[in-house]
Amino acid sequence: MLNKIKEKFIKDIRQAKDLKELEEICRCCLGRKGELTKILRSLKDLSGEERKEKGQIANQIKKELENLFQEKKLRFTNDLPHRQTNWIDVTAPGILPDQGHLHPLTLVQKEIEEIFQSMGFSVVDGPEVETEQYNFNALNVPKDHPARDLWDTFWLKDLDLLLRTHTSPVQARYMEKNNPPLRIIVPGRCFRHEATDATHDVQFYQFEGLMVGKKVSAVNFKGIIEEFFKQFFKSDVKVRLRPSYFPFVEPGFEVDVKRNGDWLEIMGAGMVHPNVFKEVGYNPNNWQGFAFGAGLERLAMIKYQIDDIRLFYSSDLRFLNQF
Ligand code: FA5
Repeated sequence: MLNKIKEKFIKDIRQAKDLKELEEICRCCLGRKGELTKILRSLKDLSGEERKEKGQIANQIKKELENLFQEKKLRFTNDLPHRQTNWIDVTAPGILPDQGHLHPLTLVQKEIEEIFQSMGFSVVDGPEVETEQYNFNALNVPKDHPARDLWDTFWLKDLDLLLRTHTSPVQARYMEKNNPPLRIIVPGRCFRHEATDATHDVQFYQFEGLMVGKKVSAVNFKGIIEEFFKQFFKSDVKVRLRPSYFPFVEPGFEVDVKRNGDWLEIMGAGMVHPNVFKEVGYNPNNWQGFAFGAGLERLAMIKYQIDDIRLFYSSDLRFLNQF
């Protein structure tokens, strides 16, 4: 009788398919009204010798079954879910980790760099925290010059330093250390103490261009900038130069591009002023060149039809994931 019970439950335990089934088997065997429990309880009615003999066997079986229950239970609770059924679906698709991507402004910056590099320009960097000397004085904007009002400046208190208002200071920094002829572009972050709106932010990116040589003229500028827009917008574009004023160029112009029938102002530019050449140690009688400064966000906004500059800095994934 005891052996029959033992074999029956060993078989049941082996065949149990999940924890629930196993617990039910355990209850039928060792629960309060379980088959083995009933036998153990009935031992008290037996005579001394018989009770001793059967008691030993029953307790031995009880231990064995308890161990088997425990072992099987551990397999259900410790194992990974796919092991419970003892198979792994090797053909199941894996779980793809989320992948990041470049920010739209970085994409645009890279594209601009590639286009200018293909025309022989080098990419140059400069500091975001600038001195008054490079941001203004070296660019023909001395102290108290009214043109300083064109750039609302963040001054760093008591340090005689400022956050650069444009990338133009890198023109002077680069020319001081390098001899002409030269062609560079300078992408970088600028800061202005301005109220923000859909097209203005307190921080934004510009890219500066500078080309100096013996005979570099405004015609060269127009040719190069037209080629740049053609490659950047991937279509023929009309470019217009309008007279404008920046103290570090003479003549100065504003560059407009025709998009969907409208002229849009994209950058300031001009022929490098002789005073800037003098300041960096070039002889203005021997060298001439053009410079320009364009807003990177503004170009990105036109290219991707974005109507608010602040979206670039909003960290809004609904916006960023479109790129
Ligand atoms: C300048 O900063 C001159 N340094 C450009 C220059 C360089 C002229 C070399 C001549 C020779 P301006 O302040 O216009 O110019 O700024 C140039 C471009 O920067 C603007 O056309 C605009 O696209 C962008 N920009 C200016 N202010 C902001 C702003 N607050 N937010 C976003 N973009 C801006």
